[in-house]
Formats: sequence, structure tokens, C-alpha cells
Amino acid sequence: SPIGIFDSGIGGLSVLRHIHALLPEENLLYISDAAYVPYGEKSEQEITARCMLIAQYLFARGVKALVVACNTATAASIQKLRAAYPEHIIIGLEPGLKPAAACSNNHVVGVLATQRTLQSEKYQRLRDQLIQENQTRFVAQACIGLVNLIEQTDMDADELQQLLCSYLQVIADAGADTLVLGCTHYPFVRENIENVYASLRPGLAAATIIDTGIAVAQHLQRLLIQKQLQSQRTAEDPAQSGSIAAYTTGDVTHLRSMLDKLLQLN
Ligand code: DGN
Repeated sequence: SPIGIFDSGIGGLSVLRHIHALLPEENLLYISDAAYVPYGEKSEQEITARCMLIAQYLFARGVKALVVACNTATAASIQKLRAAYPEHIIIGLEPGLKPAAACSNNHVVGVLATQRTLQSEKYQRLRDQLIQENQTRFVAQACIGLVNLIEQTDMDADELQQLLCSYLQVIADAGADTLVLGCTHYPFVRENIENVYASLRPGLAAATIIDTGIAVAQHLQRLLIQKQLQSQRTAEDPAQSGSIAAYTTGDVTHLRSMLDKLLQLN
């Protein structure tokens, strides 16, 4: 049976590619809830309603594990999803504050995420705990509009540059040497983020970028092994393994072109 992965849009594909690379024999079923993107500016109730509906659909399709490949949806709904499906593997995405605090030399960490993620209790609790433990300072920036920009097939490079400059300036002023990509859409503009950030800190070493996509794939692998649910490549039917199927509540043509653009699987 497949692994279900979903996001409000194409952001979760940045997680899917790590899962596919680490577990190439698994069949993946992806849902882009593009009719409802962005989640970041919606209420917790609205987001939870979407997550419950998508989880219900994916479990009905027989997925053996569910990856909530969206920080916003995880913050809003993971507890309710786990309560509704206690017997299933459900993995969420969270901004990598812990690895960032461990990596930062000067104990100043910049966090880029959606408004909803930064306002969530889950995020604030973890941040406060780490502030106490590590004496790390977290400079958070809600990147309103960035998800919508990344969702565009013909993203305007100047617009992206301007948006990143304005969002990264505060973080650069605070002197952060480590940046957390706290939204699964952002890895797709990782290079742009690195370049803009470097340009705002002339003469300083490049920042460390934290993206939890790989760690999530590894966590999923561990759980599958633990529960003996991992797929083996069968000699009789090799075509049956490693497939990727993607569905959307939005525009199919858009999803198809984004899959080609972002995944470049072969
Ligand atoms: N990709 C989502 C996340 O990781 O938070 C955000 C998408 C959104 O809808 N704002």
C-alpha cells in the first residue's frame, strides 16, 4: 500500500522528493489541496477541516502512513489527526528549531514560516523551551505572499527578489547565522534565499540553512521498519514499486507543469 502525502499546494513536493530518494521502492500518493491554498492565512478550524477530509480520503485509499507535508497544517491539526486515526503512522513537519539552535554559532536563528505557523501554540512552546535551554534568540518572519508566488508557474524573479529582501532584512539586521525554512514551499527557492541573504550580509560567512525534509523522510523510514511496513522491490513486479501519483483539488494542468518543473525525477 502507498504512502499518503499532502500539502495545501506544491510545497509538500519538496518533502516528497526526499521520501522518494530515500525509499525508492515505496508508492507515493500526493494530494495538493490547491483549491484552498494558502493555508497560512486561514483559521485553524478551516485548516483542520481540510486536513480531516484529506486524511479520510487517503486512509480510504489504503495508505499505510500519512505525511502532513505542511508546517501550517501540522501546527493546526496534527493532534486532531492522530486522535482520529490512533492506529496509523502520521508524521508532520515542523520548523527545525532544534537543529538550528544546535548549528548556530552566535545563537541567533532566523525563522521563515507562514503567519499561522508562527502564531501556533505548538511553535511558540518549542521556541520558548529552546530559548531557555540554549539561550538562542529566534528572529521570526512571516513571509506573507511567498507561498502564492512560489505556486505560480511563471514566478516573477524580481518580485521574488524584492519580497525576500524585505523579509530577510530584519533577520540579517539581527545577525542570524542560521536560517530555518519553516514552510515546505520555501526549499524550492532555497538558492534565492541564500543569495539574497548573502547580499544583505556582505563579507560574512554564508548562513546555514535548515530544511527538515530529509529528517522527515528518515523518520518515516524508521517507523516503517519498526512496524515492518516497508516495501520490498519484488522481482516479479518491479513496475509496481516506486510510483508517484499526484492529485489536486485545484487545476490539473498547473499541477502537472509544477511536477515537471520541481521534481525532475528522471
Ligand atoms: N507549505 C505550507 C507550510 O509548510 O506551511 C504552507 C502553505 C500555505 O498554504 N501557506
